[in-house]
Amino acid sequence: MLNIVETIKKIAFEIENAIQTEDLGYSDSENSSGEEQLKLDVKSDLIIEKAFTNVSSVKALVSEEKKGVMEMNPNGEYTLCYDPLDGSSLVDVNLSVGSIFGIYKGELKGENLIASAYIVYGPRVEMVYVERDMKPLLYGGYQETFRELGEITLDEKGKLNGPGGTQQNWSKTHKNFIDRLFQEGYRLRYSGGMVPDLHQILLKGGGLFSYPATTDKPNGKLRQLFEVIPFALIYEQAGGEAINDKGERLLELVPSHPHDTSPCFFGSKYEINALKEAYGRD
Ligand code: P6P
Repeated sequence: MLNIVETIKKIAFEIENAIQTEDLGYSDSENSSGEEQLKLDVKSDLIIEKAFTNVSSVKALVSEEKKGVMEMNPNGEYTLCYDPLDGSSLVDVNLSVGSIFGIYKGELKGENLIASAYIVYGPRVEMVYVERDMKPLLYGGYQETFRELGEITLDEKGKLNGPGGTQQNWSKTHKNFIDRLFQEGYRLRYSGGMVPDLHQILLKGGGLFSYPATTDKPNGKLRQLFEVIPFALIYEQAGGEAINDKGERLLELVPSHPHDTSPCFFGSKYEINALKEAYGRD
């Protein structure tokens, strides 16, 4: 596992360099979800694939940018599911973006996630890493190395509200719930980048990030294996909760396809309990 974490740290600075130096234009290809790929998406994906080729503990890779499972080392124990550059369309307006990694052992489902990590490419490169029996650890990037900055803990109740998805396509229940939080004085914090948006709520003590089922995306937009489940472990280990629109833990999801999505809610206990009540799932 140590090798995997060290490789993620190396990847972080290679992708940061790519963000600073590579062409921000679109490639002439699409990812497996039919989304146009930026040249940076392709480059970041290649950086990660190359970096893990020689890590003997990695059995396979599943990338948001590729269709299937990429076999690596037959004797490896772990499968890495990752989004190489989440929110990449924000790079050309100079907003923060990130890479997300889920480390699985066995069948690709929530209960087999054993660790997760994400990198934030912002004013500074930062990394968060978690395993099942620990608090998430925050690392700050300085001159191509990371320094551990401490554990992350969510307050029981926060102040920030990150409501995803197109509002006109929200259900009435969801709209009423989001409006209620704002009436309670929550502050809007939403950039359209899952990594910086969830990172901010984690580091500012809590609140709620939501990407619900919508009329245009009835199964939500965010991918289970390499976005939703990895962040669910981080939020639960930080003392918060992470559920879907049925009130089920996201760490209990069992995707039937590597690119399956799920409605998802991440937050402090107060906000998640209030959401369960609003959705009739308490
Ligand atoms: P919307 C970026 O495209 C992304 O996949 C996540 O990073 C982000 O949370 C979400 O989509 C934003 O989606 O529909 O709110 O713009």
